[in-house]
Amino acid sequence: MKKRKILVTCALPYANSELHIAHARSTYIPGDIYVRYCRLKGHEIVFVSGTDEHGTPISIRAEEEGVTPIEVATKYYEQDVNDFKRLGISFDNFSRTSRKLHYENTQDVFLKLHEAGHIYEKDLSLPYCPNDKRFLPDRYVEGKCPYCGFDHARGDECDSCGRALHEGELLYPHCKLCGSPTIIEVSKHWYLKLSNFAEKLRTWLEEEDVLPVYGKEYLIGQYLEPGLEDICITRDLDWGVPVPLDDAEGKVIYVWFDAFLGYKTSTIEWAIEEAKDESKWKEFWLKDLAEEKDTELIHFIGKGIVYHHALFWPTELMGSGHRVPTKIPTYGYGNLEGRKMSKGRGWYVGLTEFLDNFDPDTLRYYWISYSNLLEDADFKWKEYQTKVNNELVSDLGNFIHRTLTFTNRFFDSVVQEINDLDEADNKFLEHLGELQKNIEKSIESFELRTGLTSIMDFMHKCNKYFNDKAPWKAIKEAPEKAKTTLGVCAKVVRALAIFMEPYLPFVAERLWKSLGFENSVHEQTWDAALEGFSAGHKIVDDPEPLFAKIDDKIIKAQEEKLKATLVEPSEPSEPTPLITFDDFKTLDMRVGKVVVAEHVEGTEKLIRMEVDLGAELGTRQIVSSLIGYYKPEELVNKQIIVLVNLKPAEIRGLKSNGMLLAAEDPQTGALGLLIVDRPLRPGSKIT
Ligand code: B3M
Ligand code: ZN
Repeated sequence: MKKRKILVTCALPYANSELHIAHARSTYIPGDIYVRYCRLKGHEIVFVSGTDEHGTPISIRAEEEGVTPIEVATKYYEQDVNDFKRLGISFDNFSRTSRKLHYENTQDVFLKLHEAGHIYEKDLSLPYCPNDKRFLPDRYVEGKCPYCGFDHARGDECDSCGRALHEGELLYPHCKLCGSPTIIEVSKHWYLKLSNFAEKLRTWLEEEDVLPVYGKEYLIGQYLEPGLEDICITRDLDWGVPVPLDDAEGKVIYVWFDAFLGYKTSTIEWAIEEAKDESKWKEFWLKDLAEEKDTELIHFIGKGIVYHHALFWPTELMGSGHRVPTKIPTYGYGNLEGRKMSKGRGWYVGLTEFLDNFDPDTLRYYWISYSNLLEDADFKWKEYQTKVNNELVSDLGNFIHRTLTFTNRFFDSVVQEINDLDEADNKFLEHLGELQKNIEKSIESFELRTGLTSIMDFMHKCNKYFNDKAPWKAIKEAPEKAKTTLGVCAKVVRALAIFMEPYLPFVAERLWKSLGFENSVHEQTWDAALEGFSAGHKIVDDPEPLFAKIDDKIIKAQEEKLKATLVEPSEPSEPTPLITFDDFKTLDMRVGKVVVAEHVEGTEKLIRMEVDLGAELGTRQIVSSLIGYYKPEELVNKQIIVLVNLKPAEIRGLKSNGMLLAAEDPQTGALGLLIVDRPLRPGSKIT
């Protein structure tokens, strides 16, 4: 088998807050499972990540707490390193983007792109605080939301109603730091020409199979079809990597531009400190060398940052002589008891806190077994308890426990030789071979769940085999048969320890030790997992239990704690006043049929629609923030409800004549359009 050389990365966590349990689900546990499997397969693996320490959230937090940004970042860097270790995420190196090496690396790539003509200057009109004498990035500007009236909306988004706000939309904008009203000043910035690479990126996405299908379609439909836009890669801030140009004082490089390069910095650091070969990183990053050495680059990410990794980042790479990623496994997020995790709202389980109280492998098991990783998942305490007690303790633990204790008791802990296999023994071992193939297929295709569920399905076969063979009876009636059964079981348990290692590394190691091995399960070879034991091998006399049951009390306490800390959004404090039918009649609502729908270029969320409202009203243009909820093509031909006597508004220079009706789920933020449940003529009145 060919040995592969693979650099695997996990997205860099922001160092502005601690990790919560759902962070582990979309990125770190999957990346680690993949890497552990590859190591067992004997591939050459380098597994890196690091903290993402720049950007406005960190500098705002520092300003609010009266400390420096580096102090904020250091605190979370240390906590993350510790959490990852305790969760078994086996990075070969975990770096920080605030290190000198990273600044050099980032500036070097910036200059290469600049020299190659992929970066250009542009003057922007930006909010400025005349009191603090500084330009204010979006998050530094606050004001009233024009949609919901919330007083602390940010320049780019309202935290209360969740809308993205466009330039100039925020009412009474003022400086978040000192409260002064902001003014608009011109500032010079630099743009990365993604458009130079649009064709190349499209061919790469279409031909190289780097993304799951939905990710590829999303990028092509949302970004490449409408024309790939260039992106501003500098900011007026003093926290970040300085722009390495003469006329760029007071400007730093945009945090995303430098965050990606954290992958490279972390590899260089690994080469120097771990591999003790200063140039070893080059074969993973430099285009020509990567081709020559046939190395791979795999980025594990959450689904929200696919644009960044599959369009923005490859542009940086292509334009500066670097190789591009070979795979970008992209996974869904995790919720908590049906709601989005939020520290501010007290609906939250921190990773540190979880690991202080529970077994790390139980979290790995929960998230991977819960659902297909492409989908979002939900952490529910009750379900967690069921999974641990029924699946891990009973289904997985029982067979292993019976095999070990039976060997202890009846054979003085000596693993029995396998002689005279009957049909049932052979079948059972055949299933073990199939299991190995299934796990391989699952992990190699990044569909990690099926590998784990096939282990659990196999456990049912194990328990059945043990019951059918009834060695506790056979030991008296046909001892040779009981020996073979237990020999077969021991061989299966040994293989299971290796099969489990990528998914449940701590349990696998405990089991390996119980099997009487002095070395570590992490150093075994996948392909030799079915080898069995050498003659006369002894397991330990008192095997450690693999998992402990979780008590109802503990789960209840966790549920109650959540309920107690939850802060319900304080909003509609006043009940909506009652209206009369005449009031209702003032609203002229009609059925309309969407005939054209398209993304408004240069905006994040806007869709422009042409809606047929029948003979009386004709076709009208309506502009609405729907991207993220609907794709333009999904809207065409839909029969929606339109409030037609709303005063026309101008949104981003486009006239919007009428408002379409939609409902928003307050818990999940999901948005659904109101539609009629049978075809009606456009223009039909809502009565
Ligand atoms: N720091 C975290 C996120 O958006 C962000 C990832 C950077 S990866 C280069 O999930
Ligand atoms: Zn100010």
